[in-house]
Amino acid sequence: MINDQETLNLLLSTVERFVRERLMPAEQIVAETDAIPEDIVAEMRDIGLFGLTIPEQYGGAGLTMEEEVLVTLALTYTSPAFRSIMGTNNGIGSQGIVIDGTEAQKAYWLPKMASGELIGSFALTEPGAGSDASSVATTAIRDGDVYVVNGTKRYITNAPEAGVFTLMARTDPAVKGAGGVSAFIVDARSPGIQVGKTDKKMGQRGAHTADVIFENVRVPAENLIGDREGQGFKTAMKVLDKGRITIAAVCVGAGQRMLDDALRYAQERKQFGQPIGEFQMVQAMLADCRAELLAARCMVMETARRRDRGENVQTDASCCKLFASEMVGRLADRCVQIHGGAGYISDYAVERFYRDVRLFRIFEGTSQIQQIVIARAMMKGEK
Ligand code: COS
Repeated sequence: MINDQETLNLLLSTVERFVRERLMPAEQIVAETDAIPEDIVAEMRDIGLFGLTIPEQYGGAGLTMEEEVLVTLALTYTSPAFRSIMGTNNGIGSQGIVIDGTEAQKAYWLPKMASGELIGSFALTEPGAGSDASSVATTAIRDGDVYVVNGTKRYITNAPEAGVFTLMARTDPAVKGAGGVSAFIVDARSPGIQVGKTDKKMGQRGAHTADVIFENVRVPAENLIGDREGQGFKTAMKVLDKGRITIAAVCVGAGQRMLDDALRYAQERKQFGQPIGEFQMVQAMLADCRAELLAARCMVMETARRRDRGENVQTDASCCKLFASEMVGRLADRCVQIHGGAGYISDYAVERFYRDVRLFRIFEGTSQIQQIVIARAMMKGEK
């Protein structure tokens, strides 16, 4: 789609209008009910938001990374929970199949995800395997033309809504590290799958995570991603490399919203006889937010463009995720500070965003994992 500026502009203006007219007015109700209204999800399907990154031949929009970043910036000017419901279909829930799946796997599963008929979910994390992702203990043991899966996955985004899981499980228990792990496509209706109760989180109400328990679940051998055992950890890492650029864009979108809210508040709120935005100490906070947002936006755009050109951006994807997620934490803190007492009251969106954005320094690889990825590459002499 990269050359079709007109179609891209139309998509961006549709998303901006949808965010302004439909999503922002529904933020509070989503926070109160911990659910995204069904009519909004249906509109997301109609606009095509579930298939943004899925190739066109499988029913998606086939956006480039740069285009995905632009749409993400527009879409995350509102509560992150709205992006979460379609975020896995565009990211970690579908990309394992897009990147490493066989033609038959792509042809069967991707159109269902692109239309939003199925929600895709990424099942890597376990009670004993978080940052140490290659230590997954869930097993998938070959038995004729099926694999029998046993284990527990934890904090799985969209598990309660999932129609299909990308599951990382150990096909060779004798191989302890990454090499023993394979990736599977698992129909969420398979007998033996149980989704635990929805986690109570610090923020991001409306976006759901839960445990997923697999008990003797029989997965057809043809659902082994790429038809090759032992490649699952690498598939997961490739998915996360891309996801980290997207999450960095999410941080910029949410940051822009908080800053716009804080600026408006600083212009309206009067103390000592004048708007607080006239005070230099408030101005310093506004300026620092703007400068840091610009830095993160530039990093994300540049890295996305380089990925589109086919360059290896593994390390820089981690730089983007590290900088943007830490940046949005600092920005959220300043924006609460600018709001003063109002920033601590849930009537103001900034109170909710402050809690929502805390997750970004943790999921899809903590800041400390990003530092490890970056420094390891440097020590290996990668440019
Ligand atoms: N793309 C492709 N292959 C990759 C890769 C990547 N980005 N990163 C690692 N690999 C490959 C390595 O090349 C290595 O292959 P060989 O065995 O053929 O040499 C294999 O995968 C194992 O890599 P490594 O030894 O670096 O694995 P580690 O166990 O040391 O783990 C970290 C590396 C810590 C970086 C990884 O486990 C990680 O990213 N953890 C965080 C996981 C995460 O983000 N969790 C969030 C939950 S999911 S929402």
